Amino acid sequence: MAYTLTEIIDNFGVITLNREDKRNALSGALIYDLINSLEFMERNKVRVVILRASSRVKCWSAGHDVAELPTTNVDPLRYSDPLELGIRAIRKYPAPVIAMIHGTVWGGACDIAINCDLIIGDPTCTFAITPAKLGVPYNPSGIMHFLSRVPLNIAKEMFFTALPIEAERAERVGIVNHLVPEAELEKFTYDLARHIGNHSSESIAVMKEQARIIGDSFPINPETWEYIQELRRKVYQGKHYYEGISAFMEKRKPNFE
Ligand code: YXS
Repeated sequence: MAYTLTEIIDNFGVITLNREDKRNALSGALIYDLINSLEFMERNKVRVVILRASSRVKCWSAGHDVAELPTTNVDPLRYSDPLELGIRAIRKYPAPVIAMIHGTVWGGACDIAINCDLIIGDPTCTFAITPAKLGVPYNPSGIMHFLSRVPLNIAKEMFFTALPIEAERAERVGIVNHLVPEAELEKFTYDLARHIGNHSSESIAVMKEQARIIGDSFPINPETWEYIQELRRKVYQGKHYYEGISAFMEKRKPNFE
């Protein structure tokens, strides 16, 4: 079963999330398919990659597959977690990756989307980062991604409320580059990819990589990292995290007493 579908059109490639029965939840298997699809695109020297879902979905992606979140005192967003591997694969991909978003985006899928180089959305797109609903202590790199995308107060509102940011506001606060009518989303995004693909791929690749390196340069000393990890360990080894996952799996509201 391919959890991503790949297509090459002119000078760009399209990767379509393909796990609709689970609302494109980002299981390890789906992420590994995504990484394989990116490698396929790189081998075929496509100039831009579009990451999309089928136009018939209401949900672009429901985020990390909750059934795969560890419940044995392991960091749910550790460096080697497939979600993190997928995010880094997009960030390091040597060409622009454009997220084309029709539908709702949840949790770790928000992190995937904002780590694409551009987001083109339609009026159905919404963005909700949801660790607070599950008792998940989001990770430093994930928080850094949001802080490099939206102002601090917006990032805090997103993390504290876990509520979706609707399309108009998503464009206003800078999550979305362009908001276009639903019927025009595909043509607009594909035309933009074709346009970028006609420019120098070498120049664009080196500018993307510089932006990643410079954008990630946060001077933090090792003791501070250890402090952060200690804070997070207390949460993912605590009662709230276990209650959050159990409640989701039992399809009931969590009780974070
Ligand atoms: O009951 P079945 O087997 O049909 O499966 C249901 C859902 O359990 C499944 N599903 C998921 N499975 C694993 N992980 C998920 N994240 C997930 N989301 C959904 O898909 C089947 C259909 O779901 P259903 O009936 O709820 O569909 P719907 O159309 O009524 O509602 C769609 C959503 C997306 C609004 C709803 O499924 C939903 O709220 N999903 C959870 C969104 C969410 O909270 N995601 C955060 C995941 S945790 C994460 O990303 C990070 C670790 S963090 O927490 O830090 O952000």
